[in-house]
Amino acid sequence: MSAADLMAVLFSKYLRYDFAAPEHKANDHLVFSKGHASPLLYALYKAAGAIDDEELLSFREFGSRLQGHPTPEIPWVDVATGSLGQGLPIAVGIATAARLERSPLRVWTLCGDSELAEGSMWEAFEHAGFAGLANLIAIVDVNRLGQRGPTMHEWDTSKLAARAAACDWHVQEIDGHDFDAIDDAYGEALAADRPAVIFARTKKGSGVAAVEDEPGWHGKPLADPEAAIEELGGIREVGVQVEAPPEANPFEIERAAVDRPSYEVGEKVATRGAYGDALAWLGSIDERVVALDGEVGNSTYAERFAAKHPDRFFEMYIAEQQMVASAIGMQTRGWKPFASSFGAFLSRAYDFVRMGAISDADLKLCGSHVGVSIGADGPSQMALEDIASLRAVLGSVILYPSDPNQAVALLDLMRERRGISYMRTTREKTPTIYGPGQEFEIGGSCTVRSSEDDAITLIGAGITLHEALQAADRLGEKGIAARVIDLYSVKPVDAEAILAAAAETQALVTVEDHWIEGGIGDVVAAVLAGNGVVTSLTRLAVTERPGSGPPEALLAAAGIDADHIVAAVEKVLQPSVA
Ligand SMILES: Cc1ncc(C[n+]2csc(CCOP(=O)(O)OP(=O)(O)O)c2C)c(N)n1
Repeated sequence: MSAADLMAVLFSKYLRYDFAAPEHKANDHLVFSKGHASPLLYALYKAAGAIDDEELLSFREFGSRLQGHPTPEIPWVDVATGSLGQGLPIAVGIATAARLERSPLRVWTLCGDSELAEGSMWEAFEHAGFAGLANLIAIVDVNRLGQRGPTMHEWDTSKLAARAAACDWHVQEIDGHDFDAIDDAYGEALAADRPAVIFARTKKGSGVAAVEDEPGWHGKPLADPEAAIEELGGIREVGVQVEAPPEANPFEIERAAVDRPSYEVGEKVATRGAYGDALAWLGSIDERVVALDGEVGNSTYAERFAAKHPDRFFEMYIAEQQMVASAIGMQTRGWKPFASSFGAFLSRAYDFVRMGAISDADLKLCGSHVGVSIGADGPSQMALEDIASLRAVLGSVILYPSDPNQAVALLDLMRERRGISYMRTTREKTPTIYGPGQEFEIGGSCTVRSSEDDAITLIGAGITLHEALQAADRLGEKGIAARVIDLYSVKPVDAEAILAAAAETQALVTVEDHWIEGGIGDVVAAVLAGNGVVTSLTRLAVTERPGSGPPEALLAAAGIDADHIVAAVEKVLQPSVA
C-alpha cells in the first residue's frame, strides 16, 4: 500500500512492456527488490490485464504461480526476490547486459528502505554509479518501517540521499503519495545521464487509517478488509494501458579468434590457468559468453578472457555479491556468465547462488585456490567448504578437473549446460595426464589405473588425484594393486563406477583437499548407503585448521598426500595381508 501510488504512475505512464510478449528484447525490466510486496506486483499485473481476478485470488495457494514472493515461474518476473538486498544488485546486472546490447530498455527497481541496511545494496550503488548505468532507476519506498519496527533513518532521506550522491547517482527526494511529484521525478530520472534513485517518503498501509503508519502490521492481513475497501473508495475495476516497448536494436558482438587450448601429456599446468585459456576460447566460439571477475583475474586467470574479449569482460572489483548478482542479471537476457574468484570468497555470495537456483538461473562459477595445497597464503585464502556448500544448491553441478585438458573440456560442457555449475580449480601446477582429444561428461569419472587384481580403490580429484597416482605406484611396488578413480564430476556423480569399485575391490579410500564434511568422501558414502552397499570406506580429508607453508608440507600435515594414502591402504588391508 505504501508503494501503490509510485507503481500506479509507473504503469500508467512510464513502463514500456508488452505483457503478451515477455520475451520482447526491448521490454523494460521491473524488479521488485522488496519481493514481499508481491500483492502489489500481482495487483499491477491484474490492472495491466495480464492476469484475472480468479488467478489473483489464488495468491499464496498451493500450486499457484503467484507465490508468496515472486519467481520467474511468472513470465514477467526475471528473478526470484524475497531475500532482501538482492533485487537492486541483480538489476545492475540486467542494466549492464542491456547496455552491452545497446538496448533502449530501462530497468526499474522497487526497493524497501529497511533493505538499504544490506551491504549488497551499497555494492550495487557503488558499482552502478561507477559504471554510469543511465538505464537504471531505483525507487525506494521510504515508509519508515521495517518488519519489527522503525528503520535506522526513518523518514530522514537526506542521509541516504547523500550516500547515493556520493556513489555518483542522480538523486531525488519526494513525497511518494504526491502524483505530480512522482510523475516529475520519473521524467527527471529518465533524463539523467547516470543511474537515478528516487527516495520517496511514503506511509505504510497508506489510505487505511487503522494501519496507516502503524507498526505491527507488516505482512499481516487487515482486521476489517471490507471497511478498508470502503475507505479506499469501494470496489472498482482499475485498468491501465501499459505502453508498448520500442523496436529492439540489432547489435553485434566482436569475436576475436582463439584456438582451443591443448596441453601435452606430462606438461605441468595449473587447472586455474587452463580455466583462463579455456574461457578465452569459449568467448571466441560463443558470443553469449561473458566473464566477471572479483579483482583477482590475474590469479583465476580470467584475465586471459579479458585480453581477447574486453567488451564482454566485467571487472566487479572486490564485491563478490555484486559479481554473482550481475551474472544473474545478465543471464536473464540470454548471456552466459562465467564468474570467478578464489573459491573461498565465493562464499560471500552464497545467498545469491541459493536464490539463483530459485530463479532457475544459468550461472557458471569458478573458484580457484582451493584447499590447503595453495600453501603459503594460509587458511584465509583456502576454499575448504566450497564443494559442501555448492553441492547443497538445488540442481547444481560440481566439476573438479584434475588436468588442464580435462578443465578445457569440462568448461565447454558448463557452457552448454543451462543451470548452476561450479568448477573448482587448483593453484598448483599438476601433470597433464589426459590427451587433448579425450572426452568427459557431466556425471562421468575416469578410472585412470586399474587391473584384474585391484585390491583397493583410491578415489580423488584435482590435486589429490596426483597424490593417489603416486600412492598407487608405491603400493604397486609393494605388490598391492590399486584402482584409481578420478571423480572429476562430484555432482552428479558416477555412481556406477563407485559401485563397481565397491564390488570388485576390498575397500575404498577417498582423498580430497577439502574439509571432511560434505566433500568427496560424503558423496561416495552417500552412493554406497543409497544402494545398500556395506564396504570399507576410509575418508582422507582436511580435519584441522591449516597454516602457511609449502604445498607438500600442508598436504602432508592434512594427511592427504601419497604417504598418508599408502599408510591408510596398508591399515585397511592389514587383516587380509596378515
Ligand atoms: C535478507 C533478509 N532478511 C530478513 C528478511 C525478513 N524481512 C522480510 S520483509 C522485512 C522488512 C523489510 O522492510 P523494508 O525493506 O523497509 O520493506 P517494507 O517495510 O516496505 O515492507 C524483513 C526484515 C528477508 N526477507 N530477507
